[in-house]
Amino acid sequence: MDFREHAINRDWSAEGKIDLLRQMIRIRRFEQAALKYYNAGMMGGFLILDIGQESVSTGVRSVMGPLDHSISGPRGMGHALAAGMEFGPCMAELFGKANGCSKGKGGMFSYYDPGRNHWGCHGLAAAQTPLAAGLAFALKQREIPGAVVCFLGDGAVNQGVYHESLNLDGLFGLPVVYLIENNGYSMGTSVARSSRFKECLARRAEGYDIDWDRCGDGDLYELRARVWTALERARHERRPTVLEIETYRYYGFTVADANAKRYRTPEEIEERKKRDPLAGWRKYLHEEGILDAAAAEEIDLAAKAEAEAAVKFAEAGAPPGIGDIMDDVYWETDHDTPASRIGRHYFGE
Ligand SMILES: Cc1ncc(C[n+]2csc(CCOP(=O)(O)OP(=O)(O)O)c2C)c(N)n1
Ligand SMILES: [Mg+2]
Repeated sequence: MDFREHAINRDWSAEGKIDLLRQMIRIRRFEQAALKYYNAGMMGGFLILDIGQESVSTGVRSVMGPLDHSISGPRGMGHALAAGMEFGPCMAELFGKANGCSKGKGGMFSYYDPGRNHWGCHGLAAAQTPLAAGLAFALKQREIPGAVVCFLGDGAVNQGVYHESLNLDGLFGLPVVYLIENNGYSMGTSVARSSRFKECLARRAEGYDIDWDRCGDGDLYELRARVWTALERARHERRPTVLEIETYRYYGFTVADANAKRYRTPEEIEERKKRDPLAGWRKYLHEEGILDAAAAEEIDLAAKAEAEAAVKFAEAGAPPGIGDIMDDVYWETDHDTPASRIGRHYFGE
């Protein structure tokens, strides 16, 4: 099938195609700036980069509508930025500053923006999968239009809670798309070493009577068409889908991954970089006469400037005050409830 002729792509405007490239470049430039300042010792904790995987976050977002929701796992900066979160507060969060999107108390795992229907990064592998089922259940139960996209990695599919979620999704018919970003590795463990079904992770959905599909991250028309089909199934038929997208990360599991060079060869990374989806899309737009080299360069310069401005914003911020340390952690504390006063947050008063 020629995916350019698919309903979602047929009338896709030149501006829309250019914007997809812009979003990919923006995310890459943001993360490269974060890497630079992480290496310079300006931030603590983890830094988990999407570099190499940007066509997934941006391609998926390009077919999501204002009523759709997203939620992601540890590798979620790209999803949050694609959802529209602003560079300045996101960078400041990495720097641990009070002008960060979570007031500098959470770092990259707390990119969360309910106003944009983005329900955050979640550090525990697969922790987002039952939350996505809960979001989808709420949509269905309250008859709210829209669908939920839940991003997860190839490592998360082996967590029990993901399977519990799939069972409920299938049983209740929930409007959710589990989008597996299969980048071949879970920390330093390859899919071949961790999965019985090495060739296809999405196929496990059959065990729950759930539709599944898969594609690569290089053909943006195909990716959009497959995501759209899954979203429409969720929106209108209120049925789940598991969609696997093969992709690749160029950096280690985190930036501080001491084993980064042990489980894959530099040649493997270089080989894959030759098929970089961002570079491929830029080349395609050029060849089609949609965007010339000078205009592409302008987009790149603007993204670099935006990332540097975000760093300035972050540097100018103050660290959270010691007096605020308990704020915005527990609802009970913020509202000074009796449960908070006796320190029993979970089990009533
Ligand atoms: C329950 C749990 N076990 C272990 C970890 C440590 N951990 C963080 S991410 C990760 C692997 C994630 O691999 P994958 O799902 O493929 O995502 P990717 O990093 O490739 O994006 C592990 C084991 C964790 N966060 N949570
Ligand atoms: Mg992985």
